Amino acid sequence: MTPAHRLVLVSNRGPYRLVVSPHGLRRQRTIGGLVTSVLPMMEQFGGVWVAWGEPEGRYSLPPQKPRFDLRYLSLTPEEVQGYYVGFSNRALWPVCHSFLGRVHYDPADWQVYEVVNRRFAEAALAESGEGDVIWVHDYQLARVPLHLRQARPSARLLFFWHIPFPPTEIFRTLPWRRMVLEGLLASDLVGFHIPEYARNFCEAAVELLGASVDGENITYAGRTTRVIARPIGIDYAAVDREARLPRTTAAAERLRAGLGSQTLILGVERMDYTKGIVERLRGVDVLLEQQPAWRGKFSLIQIVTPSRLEVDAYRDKKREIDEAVGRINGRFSDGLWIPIRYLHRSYTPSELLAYYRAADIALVTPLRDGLNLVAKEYVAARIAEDGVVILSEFAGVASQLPEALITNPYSQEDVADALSRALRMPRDEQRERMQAMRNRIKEQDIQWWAKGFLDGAGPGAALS
Ligand code: GDG
Repeated sequence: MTPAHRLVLVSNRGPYRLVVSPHGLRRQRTIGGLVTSVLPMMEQFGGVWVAWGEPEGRYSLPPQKPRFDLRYLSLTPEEVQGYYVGFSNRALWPVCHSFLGRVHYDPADWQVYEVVNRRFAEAALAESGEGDVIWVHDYQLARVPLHLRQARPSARLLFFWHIPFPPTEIFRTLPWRRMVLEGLLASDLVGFHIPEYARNFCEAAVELLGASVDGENITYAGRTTRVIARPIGIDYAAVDREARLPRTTAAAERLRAGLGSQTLILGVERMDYTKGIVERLRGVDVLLEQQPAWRGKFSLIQIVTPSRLEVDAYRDKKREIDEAVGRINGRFSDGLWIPIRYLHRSYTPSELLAYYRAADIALVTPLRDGLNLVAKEYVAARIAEDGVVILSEFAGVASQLPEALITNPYSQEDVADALSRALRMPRDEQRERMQAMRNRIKEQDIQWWAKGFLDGAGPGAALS
């Protein structure tokens, strides 16, 4: 990217929670897939990142050696309720993950979503000039490209959709389906993780808007938009490097020390009904019930990071998980051994890395997931090239990691079976699978991903 053409990134959440104190600005990393991937990219390329955050203002970060500017936009409690809790998380999130039983379609929420999307577009316009590349991210901001296009017809607009795009028969239940599609189609380029989502999007545009599709191009209302599939990457080199640090090794050894010879199985997710946490616990229940020889032989450490506490469905899910853990531990513990250790809190990135280093098996079984970065991070952290990944066939990343043990998270028997295969997998087979996975995640990292978009964003946008 030439200095004359900056990158202006627009997303719902920013990378940090900022706390202004008498000693200056303190930063606390926000947790979630988008920030994990996009922050290293912004640190490398620079530019401006526009996001919802407090206090409103512009910050150069990191303060000692600025690499990019953060422009925070503050929202009123009514805006948060209608735009974020309401339309984003009770309408778009469940419909896109095909959870029709959880959708709540409220016209008042849609109105607020539209107002807030307009505010994001205005902020992005104020932060950018002609020729800059404006890259909008995710389902909370589907209408932003349209507002930008109306205000600046020549704008260079990219969009990346981080979650699944559902089949048309599901998406069409959304009363504002046409408006969402029109919002996205104002972009020059729209990206999804995998071809299935890109296909669903094109089909919806044809069926619901009468758009026409020719290869990667969709034409609608006189404009042509390119639609591509490219799974987001992680900063592989950084994870691999940090995983090798002596302090990470020491922390991983401390975690293992209390487990003796038990196999350590690890689950890490944000609290979310799409992540299949209760369903996976039932798989453990079935394994211990049907194959008692495994009792006492492993421990599942399940980390669940608090998330979206404003939304009722998330609070209810927490209660369900608490009950399932209590029931299984109550049934199988023998006083000394506990099958499930449930940690409902958040960790620093280096603490998380120690868990990845310590775990023999990663259990990643969402019911639906746009991609899933935990699986990639686990693979990148396995510097000794051992370990097994159990992966849901409904996570986008399954197509990138066919060497994982692919399982159907809706079947407790399938999950139990994958666990028993993982527990028995010989080292040679682990290594063979892990090497293949590590090579792919290394090659298709965050820079590979960003390049695929920015190279397609027109002259002047190519990376140096
Ligand atoms: C969305 C899509 C898509 C978790 N607990 C802690 C922590 N994490 C980090 C993980 C990982 C990230 O959060 C979660 O990323 P995922 O990809 O697994 O899931 P979503 O947040 O739902 O992300 C998803 C992604 O966007 C990217 O496009 O893959 O499908 O739903 O990086 O490590 N990080 C820290 N402490 C924790 O306790 N520091």
